[in-house]
Amino acid sequence: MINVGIIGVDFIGAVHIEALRRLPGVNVKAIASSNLERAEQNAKNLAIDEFYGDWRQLLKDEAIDVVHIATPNNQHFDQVKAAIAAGKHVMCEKPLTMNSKEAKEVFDDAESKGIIHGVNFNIRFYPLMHQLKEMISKGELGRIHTVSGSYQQDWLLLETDYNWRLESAKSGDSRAVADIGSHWMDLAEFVSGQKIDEVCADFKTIHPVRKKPLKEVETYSGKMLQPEDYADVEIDTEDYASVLLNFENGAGGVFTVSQCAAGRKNRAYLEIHGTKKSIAWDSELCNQLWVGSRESMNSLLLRDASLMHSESHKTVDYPGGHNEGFPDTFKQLYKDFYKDVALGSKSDSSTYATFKDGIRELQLTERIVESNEKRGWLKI
Ligand code: SOE
Repeated sequence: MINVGIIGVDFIGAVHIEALRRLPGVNVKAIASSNLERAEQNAKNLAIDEFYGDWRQLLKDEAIDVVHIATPNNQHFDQVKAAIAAGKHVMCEKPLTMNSKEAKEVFDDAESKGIIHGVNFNIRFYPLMHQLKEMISKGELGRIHTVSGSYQQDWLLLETDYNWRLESAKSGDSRAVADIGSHWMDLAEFVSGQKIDEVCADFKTIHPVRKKPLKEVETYSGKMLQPEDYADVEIDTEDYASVLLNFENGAGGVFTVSQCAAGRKNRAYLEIHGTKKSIAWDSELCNQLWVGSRESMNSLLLRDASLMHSESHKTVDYPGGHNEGFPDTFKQLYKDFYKDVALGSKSDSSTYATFKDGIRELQLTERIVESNEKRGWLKI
């Protein structure tokens, strides 16, 4: 049995736990929250016996083999470093750390200790994204010349919407790009097999001042609040960004991110054009892939292993028509990761993002922030 400890069990930490509980041979042994009272309440809700109000205590449990980190971004560096020092394998939420320098440091630590490391880029694990990667690598789309899309949400639409992610001291110099643009860029590079080489960004802060509720609000739960007591807070990170891209193979592209797009709940959208075919995919309709052709009818590929390339089958657990969605991506990601944990080393067939990909996303985000400030193109 592989024992796991989870640090941070709000919205996303609970998703980690639910997915881990669907894997054979994995046991969620303990959780840590920001204080003991909260930890006890979370442990009760999640039916976990062992809980800590201080994550350092959790790391002292020698029976714990793997640690998942799902805390606010500014806590990742210390927690990842300490977990590695304690000899634990680590799965960390994105962004891996607050900047690429810190990310490089934890990558070096992890490599020198021989631990298995992962960053929670779950969107790769929608089965049709593994299928798309194979379609592109087998040349079915032809030469890729355009990669575009968006990642849009509406949970920060109102000036009364508030969350720790709005505070740059906790979340970093970028918000929309770091939080959801990072997913989009990881996906675009993963499926296309091409690296982004140049960026030109334009940011907007739609609410330069927001109203902070005087009590704490969990990610997404702000919609349930009544506007009672608020304090004005100046916002120094972007609600919206558009980024022009050039890829190393000469392909062009663009993506838009927004956390203020009314009606777009959590929609990643990717469109890729090649010299033979195009594809389009929408994460809110994640079980279908649109395939565009010039000389024949356009078609929809439905997620069904019998219609998909064999390399993508590992991400499919249910037959066609039995939809697999957001929580399933976490299960598939951890299935891949825990295979390596059990093996004790990273296998060539693994497709989860590692700390190396975590460094990459931070480097991209840093250049995008700089490009917006300098108002021009920058090389990565
Ligand atoms: C909040 O914007 C968030 O929870 C992201 O942090 C996640 O990575 C994404 O899956 C959904 O939205």
